[in-house]
Amino acid sequence: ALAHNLGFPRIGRDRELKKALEAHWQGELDEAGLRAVGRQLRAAHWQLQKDAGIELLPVGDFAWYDQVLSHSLAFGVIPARFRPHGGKPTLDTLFAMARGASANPRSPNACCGGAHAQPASAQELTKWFDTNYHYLVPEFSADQQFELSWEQLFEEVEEGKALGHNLKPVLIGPLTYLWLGKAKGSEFNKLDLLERLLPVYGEILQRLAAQGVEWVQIDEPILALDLPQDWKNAFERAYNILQREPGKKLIATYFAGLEDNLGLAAGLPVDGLHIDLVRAPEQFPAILDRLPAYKVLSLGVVNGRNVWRTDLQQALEVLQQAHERLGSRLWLAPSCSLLHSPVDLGREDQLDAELKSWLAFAVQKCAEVALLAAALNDPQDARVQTALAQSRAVQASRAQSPRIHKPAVQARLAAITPADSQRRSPFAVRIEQQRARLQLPAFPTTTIGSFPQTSAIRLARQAFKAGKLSAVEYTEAMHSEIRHAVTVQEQLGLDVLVHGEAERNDMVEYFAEQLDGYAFTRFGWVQSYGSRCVKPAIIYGDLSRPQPMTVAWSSYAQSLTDKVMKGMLTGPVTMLMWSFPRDDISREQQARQLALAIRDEVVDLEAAEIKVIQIDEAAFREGLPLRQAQWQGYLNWATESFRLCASGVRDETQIHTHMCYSEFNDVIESIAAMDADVITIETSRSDMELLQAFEVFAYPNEIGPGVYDIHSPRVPDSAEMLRLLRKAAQRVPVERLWVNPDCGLKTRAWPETEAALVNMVAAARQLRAELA
Ligand code: THG
Ligand code: ZN
Repeated sequence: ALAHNLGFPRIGRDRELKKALEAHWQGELDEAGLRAVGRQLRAAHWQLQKDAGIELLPVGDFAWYDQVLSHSLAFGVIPARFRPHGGKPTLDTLFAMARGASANPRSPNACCGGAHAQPASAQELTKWFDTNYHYLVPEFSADQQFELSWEQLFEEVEEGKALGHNLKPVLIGPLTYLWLGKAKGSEFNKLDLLERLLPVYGEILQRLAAQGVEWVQIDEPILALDLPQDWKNAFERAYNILQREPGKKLIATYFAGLEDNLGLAAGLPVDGLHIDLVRAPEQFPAILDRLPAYKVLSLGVVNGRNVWRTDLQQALEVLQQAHERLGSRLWLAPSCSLLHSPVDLGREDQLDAELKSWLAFAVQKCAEVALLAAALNDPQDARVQTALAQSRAVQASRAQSPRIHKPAVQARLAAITPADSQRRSPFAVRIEQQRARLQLPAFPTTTIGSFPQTSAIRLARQAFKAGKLSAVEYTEAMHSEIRHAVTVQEQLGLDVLVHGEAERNDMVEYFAEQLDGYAFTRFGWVQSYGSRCVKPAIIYGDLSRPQPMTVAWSSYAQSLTDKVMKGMLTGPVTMLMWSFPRDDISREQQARQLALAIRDEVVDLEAAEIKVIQIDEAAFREGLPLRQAQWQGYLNWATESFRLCASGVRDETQIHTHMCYSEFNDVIESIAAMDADVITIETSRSDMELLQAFEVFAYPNEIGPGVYDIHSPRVPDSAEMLRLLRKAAQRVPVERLWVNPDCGLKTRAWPETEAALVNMVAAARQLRAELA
């Protein structure tokens, strides 16, 4: 069997690419310097993979910002507002498409006589399938022309050849590329563009063949989605045409099983197929019966999406059967590109040895793939025997470790009854008690939770973490921030206040750090978009809350004011989605454990006289599985986890939730089933259009549709917010309408925050006056 890789993280083990990009954007590193960093990273990453035993190395997995954007440049899919005048796009074109372009102050409108007076807005970012990676959405026009416009891939092939590597270029396939884009300007079927796009693929394949490339990997992950019939048909049409082009083609699928597309994928006239056996192990051995005898089968048996070491013994049991059937036609790889893994576990110097022995990052995953290949090719090899013994020891240690398996948590889980996920009374009863207790005006005003994270706040947190600030000094620094936030909110005349979350770094990490069962890395960064990364915490064991996490901050904040202070928590689904989960128990069980841990906090907040508690579920929508058949199963446990978390309180305690993003149509019934008393959502950018979902379904509880977009420093005036509120009032009964911004304010500065909130409160008061 041959060991290959579908893609390696490009960010660098010390986030070198992130740092170089940001320095370049700041004007501190010139283009030559940036290109040198890219070249060094590619060379280092090829060498790491080769040293780990990977025989066929990916090229084309490096991108300056995003691999989909690289393809848009390659095909000349460059919207008019970015199109360079004459000549080819440059790195500046690429960054303008990714980040937006400010109008050039030195030569305004010089390029085309006026059309560029407005800064060109960046292309839209969207989640890459069900990952936390975000790509730039290609924009297609009905008359879209495609033209090979970007030489990066060919240059990188030359670069790798010069280093003596055996390379496999990686392309996003034509159907997946079209699927990911958006029709702009007019409504049309993106599939109508296929015939025009394919010749550029042909040109690329010819150029690669001329460079001496043998295999090309063509990623078509949409084969793991529910595809309309015309898209299925288009697959056959496209690959029948591409079949004539030179080079061997491996179609790569990942993130889910092929299911109804299995026969289609196996039968396409190409030379190989990669499938994800981590997400969809049931595809084996079914695939063997459908695979033509000439084809290579690549099996993704090492998880590219999580951080756990592979159970090599278990993997080998499957692989041995494949090896017998396929011989040298069997290839091995991670399940998907390692873009979604942190880079190198070797870098972690502060993880304890036992925990570290359970983990594998990208470099280690490559070694696992190589080892599995060696185990098939040369089972008696001493190195193989040692590694298998080690792998068995790791599995045994995880299976039995008292750090992982906590009888108290399991007993509590087993004792959950349906009543635990039910508030005591229905909403109609609760809301009356809450209104009597809270005494809020009509159209109550609030914010989503965070206030500006100033550099003073960040410095204080860092100093405390580094031991340079004592606990007493740190607490006082945070109290002073809370006092400031409360004073500002009282002066603004907001109705339900928040403490501002100065003490929090990230809404997931902050809680994870205080729960038992979570571990943290120092360098486990994963690219989220462009230069931005996340460092997800790792759930390694049964989860519990040893002590209150937020009560002291919220109580202090409440002690400063007679207004209602809202407690702020992150919900179980979001905690789970933005962490690396365990692979030894289900996500559902982990969500329940998180729900119980956070429920304890909810109950403690209530006992501390906090009357309103918000439990954010920013990632609820993004947890939806790729295949619709699995949606309901997910929605059931996700909804139940939230309810379990929120239902420990008395009727008069008001539970809020918040969701960012704006596609609710698919999940509106589940959102209603969460039974939060109030939900705040993002709506301003869609001009309240998304409230249609809440209208069609007749959402029963209270709603705060965001009346201004916090993602921009622009301060909308009161009339603009009033217009949005009036629009919302046509769809939501006025007695159930709240007034709030779209999302948390931590990325904003104080001046624009105060200015916008003054206008927001004025808009609410105007509506109240009209109502009275
Ligand atoms: N928290 C967590 N996960 C998330 C988000 C979050 N995943 C999805 C979504 N939000 C991703 N969005 C972002 C937005 C900003 C950044 C990363 C992902 C970001 N990161 C800093 C950077 O790369 O410079 C990290 C710096 C640091 O923490 O030191 O800006 O909100 N858990
Ligand atoms: Zn939000």
